[in-house]
Amino acid sequence: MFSFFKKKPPAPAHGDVAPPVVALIADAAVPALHGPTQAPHAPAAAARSSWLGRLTQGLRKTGSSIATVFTGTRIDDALYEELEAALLMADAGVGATQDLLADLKRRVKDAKATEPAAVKVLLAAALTDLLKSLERPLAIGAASPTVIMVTGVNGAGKTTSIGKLTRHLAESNCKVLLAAADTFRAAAREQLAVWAGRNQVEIVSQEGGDPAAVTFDAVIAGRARGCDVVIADTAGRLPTQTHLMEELKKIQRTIAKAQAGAPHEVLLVVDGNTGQNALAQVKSFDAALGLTGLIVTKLDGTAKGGVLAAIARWGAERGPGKGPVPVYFIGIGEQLEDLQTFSAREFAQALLS
Ligand SMILES: Nc1nc2c(ncn2[C@@H]2O[C@H](COP(=O)(O)OP(=O)(O)OP(=O)(O)O)[C@@H](O)[C@H]2O)c(=O)[nH]1
Ligand SMILES: [Mg+2]
Repeated sequence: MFSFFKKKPPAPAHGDVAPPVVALIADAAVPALHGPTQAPHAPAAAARSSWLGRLTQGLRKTGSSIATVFTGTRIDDALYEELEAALLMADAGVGATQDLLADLKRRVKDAKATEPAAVKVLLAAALTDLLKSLERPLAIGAASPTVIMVTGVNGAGKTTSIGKLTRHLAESNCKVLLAAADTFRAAAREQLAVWAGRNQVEIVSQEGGDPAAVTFDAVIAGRARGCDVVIADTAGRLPTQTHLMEELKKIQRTIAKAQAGAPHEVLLVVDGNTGQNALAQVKSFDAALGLTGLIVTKLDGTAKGGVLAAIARWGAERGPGKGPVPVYFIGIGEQLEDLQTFSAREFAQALLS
């Protein structure tokens, strides 16, 4: 489950009361951004271990084809060739696959490994190192409210991810307000309203309204009502639909007018099933909006989970002054507990267990 790290920010000027800084973070997995590490609670540790089991299960399709590479008795060229093919099949992409193989060969030499099973363990270590750059907790509380804009193609899992995230935030005593900026479909408003009702949080919604106007109202209302977080759900769109991408940019500009410095997070939700296409989406939405984070859903039942390696590789080359776009959460199912913080080590171990 999620755990939270709170830190008292430095005493504010003029006697203002500053909000706490809260980071959504994986128990015992990701180093804390803020404040000292706390020992994980036993129930939280148990929940995390149950998550690990489900993650292993969820990544089985991607993992099993890679694992068969290591069932032989020798470490030879054939093993590396099979591994290369398996990584490419898992949509890790050519660049990340080459990097991983080169790193793995170095590790095998240094460790003087003689068994394929030992190579598999070294591959998990190499993958962990590659994916580490994607690990970062979502920080809440530096601004009041923290405004999060959620984008993605149709059906990627935006609304359900917002619902699950809202539950985790509400359970941690964060006051959340949802903005139904998907004004395209009536059903979309209703779907978000169901999540708002379930989590007992407020929602700003407007029949047939302009998505930018709805978001503007929500940010103003969120500030007036002392909310910690405002999350805007937007309609699905393809990055090739220029007018719809312009609409997203307008929402982003409007949020900035409602609150200086906002949106603090521009998230893209990508469906892990789409493999290399997910990477193409990340690149396009980043070029249009400047993404601050990703949620990768539907990693259950896909053989293309290697795409995270491709996203990490791309992130390393994103451009001067820009780091990789972090993966805040991954989803492995439709249940509430199926969305959790991303940990590179957990992911690599679950994939190659
Ligand atoms: N198996 C699985 N299904 C998921 C996951 N995340 C979301 N879904 C399902 O994907 C479907 C689409 O989810 P939505 O949240 O409605 O997607 P959306 O991006 O909001 O869709 P639009 O608003 O129509 O663009 C729903 O049936 C979700 O339950 C996941 O991690 N695994
Ligand atoms: Mg939706």
